[in-house]
Amino acid sequence: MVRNEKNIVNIPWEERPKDFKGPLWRYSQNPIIKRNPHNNLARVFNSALVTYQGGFIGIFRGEAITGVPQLYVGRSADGINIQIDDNPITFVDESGNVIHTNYGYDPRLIAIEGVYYIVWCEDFHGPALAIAKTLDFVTFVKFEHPFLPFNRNGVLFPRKIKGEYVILSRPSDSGHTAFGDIFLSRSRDLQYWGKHAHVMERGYEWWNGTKIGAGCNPIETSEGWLLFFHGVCNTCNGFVYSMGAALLDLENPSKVLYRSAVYLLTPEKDYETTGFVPNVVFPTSALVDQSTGRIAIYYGAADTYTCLAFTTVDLIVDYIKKQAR
Ligand code: BMA
Repeated sequence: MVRNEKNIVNIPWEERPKDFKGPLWRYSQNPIIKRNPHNNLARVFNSALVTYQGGFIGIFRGEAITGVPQLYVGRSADGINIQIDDNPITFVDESGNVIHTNYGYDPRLIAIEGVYYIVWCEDFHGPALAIAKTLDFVTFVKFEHPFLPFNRNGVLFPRKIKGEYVILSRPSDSGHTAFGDIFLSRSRDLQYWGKHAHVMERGYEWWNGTKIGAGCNPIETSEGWLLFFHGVCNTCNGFVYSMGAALLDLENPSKVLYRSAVYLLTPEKDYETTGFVPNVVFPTSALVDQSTGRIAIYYGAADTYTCLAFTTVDLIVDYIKKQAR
């Protein structure tokens, strides 16, 4: 059973197709953001949404025709039709000074105790994590970098655990990293991080044998923290990104309780196999409805499109346990 989530009566949703038996299914109208969504943007993908003022708001990875990714705010009444701002977010430091960034990508977004936090990857003498907070999606205050380069896929837990903020991350290299495990770190103030722990190694199953990275913010369930992650396989034609899931211990989330040996979603549809980077399914955000346990997962497809997939807490928890290694 899901815990500590809100009721989202208007959560994006579509029933499982009658002829489909899997635990997780794609939205029939994917992709929800197609190429060139407006004049300034060529591709929008690997992005994150939360509920906001009766609708939804998100932080989006947008790539202009320069090919450089930056972060944009987008708004939506239904979580499916999304209007993205014309211009990227301007971040300020805690004194209000504007901070220039060379690029920003793969944002995650979460509300903790009424404050919205964004964690993403940006240039800090190479790819590294950045954290910012906002209350109104107008002013975005950036903190110091939480970790040294190189690191990607920073994902915060939605509440403090034993009085500390907890984040997952994936130490990497400065390029298209060919290795990587998920680690966990703790902080009392979101500035100083420590008590680092190893959470999950890349899998011995081939679909996630090269590297893994946290995807959506963990979802609290009675069975543990439900984590959707990406797993990467290396082939003679490059990396293939799929989605997997695991359950982490509620009190000590560096302990993996169950981890599915199989992927939940792998590039099969044209919009996943063909695009700027072929064969990429990259989950970054999940909405959860407390009353029904419905989950809507946002994922990037082929570094080109934004897509949706659906499941329920009961279906996916049951499946992970049955398919655990
Ligand atoms: C990763 C990240 C993601 C991207 C993926 C596939 O290293 O850069 O943004 O979706 O590669 O290209």
